[in-house]
Amino acid sequence: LGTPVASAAIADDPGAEAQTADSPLALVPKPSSVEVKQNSRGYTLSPGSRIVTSNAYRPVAELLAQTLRRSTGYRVPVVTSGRARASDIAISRGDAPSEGYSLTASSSGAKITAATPEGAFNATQTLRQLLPAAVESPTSVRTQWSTPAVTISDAPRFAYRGVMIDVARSFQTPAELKNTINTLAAYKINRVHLHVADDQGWRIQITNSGKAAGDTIDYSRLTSVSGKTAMTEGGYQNEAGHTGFYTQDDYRSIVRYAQSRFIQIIPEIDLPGHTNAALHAIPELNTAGSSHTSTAQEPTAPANGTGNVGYSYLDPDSAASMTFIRHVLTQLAAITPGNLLHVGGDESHDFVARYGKDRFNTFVGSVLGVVHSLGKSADGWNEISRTPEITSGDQVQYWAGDTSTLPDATAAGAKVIMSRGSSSYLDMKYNSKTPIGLTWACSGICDFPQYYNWDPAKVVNGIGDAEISGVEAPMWSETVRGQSQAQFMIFPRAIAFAEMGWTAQSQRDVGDFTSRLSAVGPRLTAAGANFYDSPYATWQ
Ligand code: TNX
Repeated sequence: LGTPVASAAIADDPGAEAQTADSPLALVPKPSSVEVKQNSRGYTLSPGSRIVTSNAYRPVAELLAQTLRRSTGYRVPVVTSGRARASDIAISRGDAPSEGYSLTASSSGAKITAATPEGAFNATQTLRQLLPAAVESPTSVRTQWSTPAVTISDAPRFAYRGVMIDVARSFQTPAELKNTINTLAAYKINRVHLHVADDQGWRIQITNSGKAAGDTIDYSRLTSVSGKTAMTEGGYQNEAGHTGFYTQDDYRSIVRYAQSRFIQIIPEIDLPGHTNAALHAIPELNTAGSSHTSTAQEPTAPANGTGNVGYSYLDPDSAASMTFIRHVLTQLAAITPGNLLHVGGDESHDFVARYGKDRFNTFVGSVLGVVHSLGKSADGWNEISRTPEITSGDQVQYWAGDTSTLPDATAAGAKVIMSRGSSSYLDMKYNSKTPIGLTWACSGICDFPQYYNWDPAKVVNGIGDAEISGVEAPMWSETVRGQSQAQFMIFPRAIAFAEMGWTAQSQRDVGDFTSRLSAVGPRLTAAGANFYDSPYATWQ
């Protein structure tokens, strides 16, 4: 688990195995249209190659240049004036659908056009895949940097193509998280949902600045106390829990890193359940109506296992709960440039048992009210589908359970994110021999074909493409410790998932995907990403 398990490795001269014009192009996710010009020479990057672009597209060009400089050792200057030569990559503005692009690679140059920098970024990810796998290498490689001759036009099926990473149960350092984000971006994932608070840990710094009058809570305790707790059960070879937290500066730097790759970070504070880390850190939350039922306001014990799911909750009748929620969400909104805050809402079992579903709905409704008052929209798990306040811009994330509530959310204007457990959950074991992972959502074989071979528009009657904003694959981390294990669970399943979110249903075929996936292994290896050596894949 600790090192890449793929049999494929980068050869000294991977250019020898570069794609030729007559082998099918191994592009993932599969573009809408690919025209290979047989018997024509493609584009060749040479020591004198430049990227010619305009100011608006310069950041995208610089990011591509960084990748190319590292692996080729060429200078690859980015210029914003003059005409592109046959050895250059030209990135310019032109008509294209949202997030879409066209890309031509020929002996007269590589030419990208897109209506937005985001579309151009997507094109650069495709261009990387047209070049030899060694383009992912962190150090320079000598090879022939040629592409096939090809014309591609492309655009996604869904605007929202996400992966969730649970850093609450097991922490990932900023560097670990960025490494995974970088790899996800190459497959056109454009949302990363960070589950930053749960029973077992609190991972985002909240300061005392801007507290409401009369608020006695010391917010620094969230991380000084619950940043030091984590899941300890279930680790591979009993590996200890991974604790830690992001300072607000860490978080900003993760957001910027993701943003430059056109990935929006969506932070989640799970409410009103899955809140033991907050109850453990903040005495004021432990009122008689909370899961702790403590009138002495003593903090709860830390949670480091999963034996008890849905037991913890905030007191809906205590003013301290809403003060706390408003302060935390206000700070989170201030450091989150994206339009979405995720407020959880899943598995509030003991809350619902004590107060009933109506009280759950009104409580979550007031949380949504706070989110909206901050100028953001809310995401929540499907349990929040019937809360008041839910409106257009909000999204309910379907994972399991009652599907009959989803049409209520969409009738109120919300959209659905499909995360059906059996074909989306990246924390499931691949098979019974997988040393880490859970089995509740998917048992038996839970390999990339299962994550590829479904249509999210066919899961719930009445919830089709028009009601769905996209798809998200959650990587829960009760059993996961650190980047390498996380990537072992994420790849290659999230890549299958990424194509499911990007490529039109009519153009998807699991056999065809599997043959193109073979080229992905060497790229992941070259990039230093870990992945599962699936028996369903043959790596090039
Ligand atoms: C259910 S999915 C949960 C998480 C667990 C996950 C484990 C969801 C909304 N809640 O709290 O980590 O199962 O697979």
